[in-house]
Amino acid sequence: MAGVKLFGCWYSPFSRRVEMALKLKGVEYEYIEEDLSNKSPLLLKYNPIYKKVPVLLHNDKPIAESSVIIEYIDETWEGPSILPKDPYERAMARFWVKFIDEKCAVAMWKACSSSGEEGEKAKEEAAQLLKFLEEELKDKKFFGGDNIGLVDISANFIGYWFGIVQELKGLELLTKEKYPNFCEWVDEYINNNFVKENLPLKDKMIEIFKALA
Ligand SMILES: N[C@@H](CCC(=O)N[C@@H](CS)C(=O)NCC(=O)O)C(=O)O
Repeated sequence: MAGVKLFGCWYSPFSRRVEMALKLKGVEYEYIEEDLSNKSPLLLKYNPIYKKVPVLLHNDKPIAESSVIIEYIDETWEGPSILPKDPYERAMARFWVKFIDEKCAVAMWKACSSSGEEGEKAKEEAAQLLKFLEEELKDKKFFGGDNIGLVDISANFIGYWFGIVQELKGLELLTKEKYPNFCEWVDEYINNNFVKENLPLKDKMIEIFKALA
């Protein structure tokens, strides 16, 4: 369909979520890379409230916030469903994305970036929160069941980005011993051919993490 543009940033897990959703649906789009230290006037115009990537522009109408964009993509284009069809399952998928974004990823990022007592507290909190995801994956290959769905796409930060930061910082928060189901999901996810093609290269991620630090 004509007129699809994505304002993104290559190392942003949120941008990558949207790219994955577009690619899962087979939507052709123009990608516009943003420099987050010098945001373009167009990004500020299309996302004046948050001023963040990703922003999807469809037929000149902007949509911001990765979860909102992914739901829009799922409802607008044919192709494999990203959200479950069943209303209860859909609600639960939204619940887990909210949990990942507002609780889990926040605590995990804090665990990596704080030190001292604050860092220890964040590690403890992240460890507790990860147990919920571990339990959720008890009998499943993906959060979406047999196929990758909304929650898998949204857990990309924990599955890929966090692993690299953890390695760089020498942390042992997310390990096979403590979270076997979750780590199995990580293996399945990052080695899935479709996902692999849509993740930034590890070496480039290491460079950018070092530069941002
Ligand atoms: N809740 C937003 C988060 C997006 C976000 O944090 N984007 C970051 C890049 S990873 C950004 O644009 N940061 C620029 C800034 O904060 O100034 C979403 O889900 O889209």
